[in-house]
Amino acid sequence: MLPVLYTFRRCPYAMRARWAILAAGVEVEMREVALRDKPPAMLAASPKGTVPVLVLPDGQVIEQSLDIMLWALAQHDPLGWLRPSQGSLEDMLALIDACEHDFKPHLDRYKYPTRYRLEFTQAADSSSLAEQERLFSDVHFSQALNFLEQLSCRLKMAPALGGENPALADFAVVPFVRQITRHDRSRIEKAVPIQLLEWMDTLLDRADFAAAMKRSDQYSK
Ligand SMILES: N[C@@H](CCC(=O)N[C@@H](CS)C(=O)NCC(=O)O)C(=O)O
Repeated sequence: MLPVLYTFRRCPYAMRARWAILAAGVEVEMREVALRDKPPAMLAASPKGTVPVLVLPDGQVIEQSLDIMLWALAQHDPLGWLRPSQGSLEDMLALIDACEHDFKPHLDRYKYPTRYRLEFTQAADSSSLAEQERLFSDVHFSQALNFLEQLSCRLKMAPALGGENPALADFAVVPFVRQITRHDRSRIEKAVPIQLLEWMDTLLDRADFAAAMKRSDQYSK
């Protein structure tokens, strides 16, 4: 029996988990789920209901994408994702933490301001509500740029966050940079140094990323 990974193709957390599993060459059964209709077997294993979730043959459940990456790479790390040539593993973990806590909340508010209406005062007429949403989104776009600046500073010193070669932080963070860029690439192009976009494009051009993004049928049991 193989470990089972519940995943959602477009989720950046699930992307990085699938990428690490492929890089490690660990075999798992991938089950693509619909977030609106999560399979009962997944919810029974992990009631919190987020993807990715990895269920091991002994029943152990790994519920965080970073832990799934570390689980896979602990078994086999042929590309040295856990051995950055620049900085330490702790450095990379701190960067990944900043991505999740200092960047992702701003990314979500920039992309989906309507989901956060309770965070800004609602005006009576609909046109001013639209204006407030736009301002709210813009503020969060600017705040999201702080993290991208942090990445850009590192990328001026070396071609990857891990140094000469990409390592854990590169693969864990780039799905989120992809997400903000895909929302409005021309806006990002004007706001960040070219090194950041080149770094992202190089990682996303890799054959192992294409493999991690392969479409599969939906699982619903
Ligand atoms: N901290 C979690 C976050 C995972 C997460 O938030 N995944 C989103 C999809 S990108 C999700 O499953 N959301 C639940 C939903 O939309 O119902 C991890 O690293 O795995």
